[in-house]
Amino acid sequence: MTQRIAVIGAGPSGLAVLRAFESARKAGAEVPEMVCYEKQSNWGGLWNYTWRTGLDEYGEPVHGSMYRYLWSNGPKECLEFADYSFEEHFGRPIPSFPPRAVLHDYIAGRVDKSGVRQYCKFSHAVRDVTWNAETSKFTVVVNDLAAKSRISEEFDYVFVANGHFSTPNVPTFEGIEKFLGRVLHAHDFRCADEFAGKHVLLIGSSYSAEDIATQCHKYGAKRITFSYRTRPMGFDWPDSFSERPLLTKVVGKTCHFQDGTTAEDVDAIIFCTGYLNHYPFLPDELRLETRTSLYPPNLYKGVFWEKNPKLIYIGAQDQFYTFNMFDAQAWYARDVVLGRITLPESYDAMHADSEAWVARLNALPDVEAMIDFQTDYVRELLAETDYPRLDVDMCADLFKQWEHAKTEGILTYRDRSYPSTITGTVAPVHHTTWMKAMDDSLEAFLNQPASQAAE
Ligand code: FAD
Ligand code: NA7
Repeated sequence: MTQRIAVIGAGPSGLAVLRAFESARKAGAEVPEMVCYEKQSNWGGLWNYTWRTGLDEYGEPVHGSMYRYLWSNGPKECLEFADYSFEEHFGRPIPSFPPRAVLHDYIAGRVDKSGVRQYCKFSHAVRDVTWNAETSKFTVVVNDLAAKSRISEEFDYVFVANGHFSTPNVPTFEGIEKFLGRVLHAHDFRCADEFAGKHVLLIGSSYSAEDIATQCHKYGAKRITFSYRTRPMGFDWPDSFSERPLLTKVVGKTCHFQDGTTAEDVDAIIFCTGYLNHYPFLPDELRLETRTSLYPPNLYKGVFWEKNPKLIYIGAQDQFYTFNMFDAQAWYARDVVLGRITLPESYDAMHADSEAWVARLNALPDVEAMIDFQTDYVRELLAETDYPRLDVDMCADLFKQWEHAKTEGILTYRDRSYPSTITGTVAPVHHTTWMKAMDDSLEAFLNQPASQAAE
């Protein structure tokens, strides 16, 4: 009987799975029947922008955490698909740091071309997954949101690809309930224009804090204060920025910090305190419990749930690599499902392997070592599949150049250009520097005057 796989989520991770199986099918392999359940009405995951916050039109938690004017925060050359270059999609080279709409177009272009939309059921929210040891099948319960009906289907494998930058991690602070301004988490941040002329306090010292703050600055915020828990980001910030240790209390519009200093007249507090890996549709025995990590525990090869490797997590880790890492995971998992790669027989063997990765992670000294760590992980997956050649050493080098460029200029790093690891072409310089590029539409970005196009 034909095997069946369920994919939960049609973001970059879920789409990587569909693409992986489809490429095997087109090469003549017999592949399982696929069903991808996606609770949004379109594919693209986080790259599918929504203005909504809170609940969506069906009363479901809004998945989107992306905001207007979001530009890639890493070079596109580091996320490029090895089987579908940017040049192939756009018909010419484009600059290294595209805005969100351009990346959405790129992601959608590949899967449109490979014809996998037929496997997607949009506006379908997965509610429950259970494993039946007697039949060796999963039962997946899904709500068809538009039809207002509940369906239940059986599958041999379940791919969990619901993303983990959607459910906010929100601590609290003394006095914040009486703060005389706006309080929100980065998940609900949509438009920097709202903060023009304002003093914004951002709690957190990672990607969201850095990007939302620089964006608020770009669109006219008066002052930026960061509050860090562990260490400051330490970039060469504009004069209107300052970094303080952890917030201790809020009194009126004044924020107090651990070092005894205060920030006065704060208009808004934005929690940039990260996200939770959240799998409400999974029972205890199948559910990954982890903080955001480059190697979540109990996942063999970073994907197989060791206690039941027919449950496969794609994209569950913290990410330097994104789209092409999801591909590497999807190709590897596909080959296990197709019987081309054999998993170790025992739980102990799988667990020992993942524990060694976790131990290595825990000893990493700095960001460069973290980049090398994820590079080695992706390299290991790629070595055993027929995914087209991806030069991960070149990716690692680009990631490191990008980290240095951020240190040299946090407002200018997006003006740099990098070579494609797939085609070798060096990206053209964008027609407008990031600080001056106020229009983030695909049309404005691609409207590159011929005189500035790549040689
Ligand atoms: P997601 O993109 O989150 O997709 C998961 C999908 O699962 C969604 O479509 C969701 O609707 C669906 N889903 C969830 N629950 C259910 C359910 N119960 N039933 C059915 N469907 C469900 N990466 C980069 O490479 N470059 C960047 O510049 C970059 N910027 C980022 C900026 C922000 C603000 C955030 C939050 C992330 C950013 N990322 C960036 C990282 C991002 O995680 C990845 O690029 C990518 O979107 C992850 O893909 P995914 O498919 O794993 O998850
Ligand atoms: P991250 O990278 O997980 O960072 C979360 C930040 O929040 C980090 O600086 C944490 O500090 C801080 N944090 C977490 N909990 C607290 C509490 N309780 N108090 C104070 N500070 C806290 O999430 P991001 O949102 O920045 O990035 C996630 C993705 O979104 C990423 O892919 C981006 O591209 C966009 P710590 O350093 O751990 O002390």
